[in-house]
Amino acid sequence: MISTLEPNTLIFEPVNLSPNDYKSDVHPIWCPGCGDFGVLSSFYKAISELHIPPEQLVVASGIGCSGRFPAFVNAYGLHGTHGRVLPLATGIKMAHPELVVVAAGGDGDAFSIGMGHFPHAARRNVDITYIVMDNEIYGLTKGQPSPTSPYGMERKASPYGTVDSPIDPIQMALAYNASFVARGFSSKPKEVTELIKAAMTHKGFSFVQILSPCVTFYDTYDHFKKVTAPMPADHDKSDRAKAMQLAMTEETMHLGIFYQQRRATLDEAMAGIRAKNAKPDYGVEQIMGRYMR
Ligand SMILES: Cc1ncc(C[n+]2csc(CCOP(=O)(O)OP(=O)(O)O)c2C)c(N)n1
Ligand code: SF4
Repeated sequence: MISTLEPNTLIFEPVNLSPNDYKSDVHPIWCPGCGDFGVLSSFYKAISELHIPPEQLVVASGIGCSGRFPAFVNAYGLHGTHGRVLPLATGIKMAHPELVVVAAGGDGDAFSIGMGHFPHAARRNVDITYIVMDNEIYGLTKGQPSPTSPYGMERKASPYGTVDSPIDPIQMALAYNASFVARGFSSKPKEVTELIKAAMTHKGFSFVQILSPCVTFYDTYDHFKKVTAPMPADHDKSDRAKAMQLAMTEETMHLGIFYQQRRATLDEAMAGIRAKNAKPDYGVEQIMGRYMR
């Protein structure tokens, strides 16, 4: 049986594997209580419920505690360099459009060193799912402020408090016209599972910010419990201006899908160009042949 995930055009032979079957032999060494455990469990559940064959799935990451993600998944994995997960994932998807490609990492990886890649992946609508585990701090390197850290945050690396205002990843993704924008909280595993499923079945660049507290360097569980709220039931996901308005609500961090739009993806656009300009005489062999003569 061939499975087509609507409105995605992913096609594969579905498999019936339990969430546990997607666990690799590598055990997470995250600190007990780290939010990333919740994200990983939801991820196993999501890919199990989507019936994705492990050999059809690639999980790529940059560097960070969250960057260890691919090692724990029974699928193809790539632990790349710090901040470079989006170019890596883009390359994988363009070389193999038939694969399901997921990029994962932290807020430092995404919005400090990797920030330059985000707008371009979003505007090109690369058909990948990007999961950012946002703990508002650098976990792996022991607690330096990140671009999502609150203003004035005092840590060893910022003893007088940070002097930079935080960026808002959701507002940013909406501004760059990412075609799927959502936010989850690791303490709400059922909701996170549904968000990951929706993101992976969306055809286009799917950005999911998952609030994922770092219990060791910045425990934000209570704070996130206080400030998060479900998306209003009547929110129209196709309304980007309304989504931006919700993202800008200062006192509340809404959880759920802010925005979703189906438009041509990078691989679809490239396939269109190739089809339009196909010249039988200009295959790789013909071009190479010219130089081999
Ligand atoms: C080029 C480069 N610069 C700096 C580092 C050091 N470094 C590794 S992970 C990291 C930040 C991790 O923070 P984040 O991406 O938020 O992930 P987390 O550990 O919190 O999950 C930094 C600065 C590196 N590995 N490579
Ligand atoms: S340092 Fe923080 S982010 Fe890293 S594993 Fe521990 S709790 Fe998680």
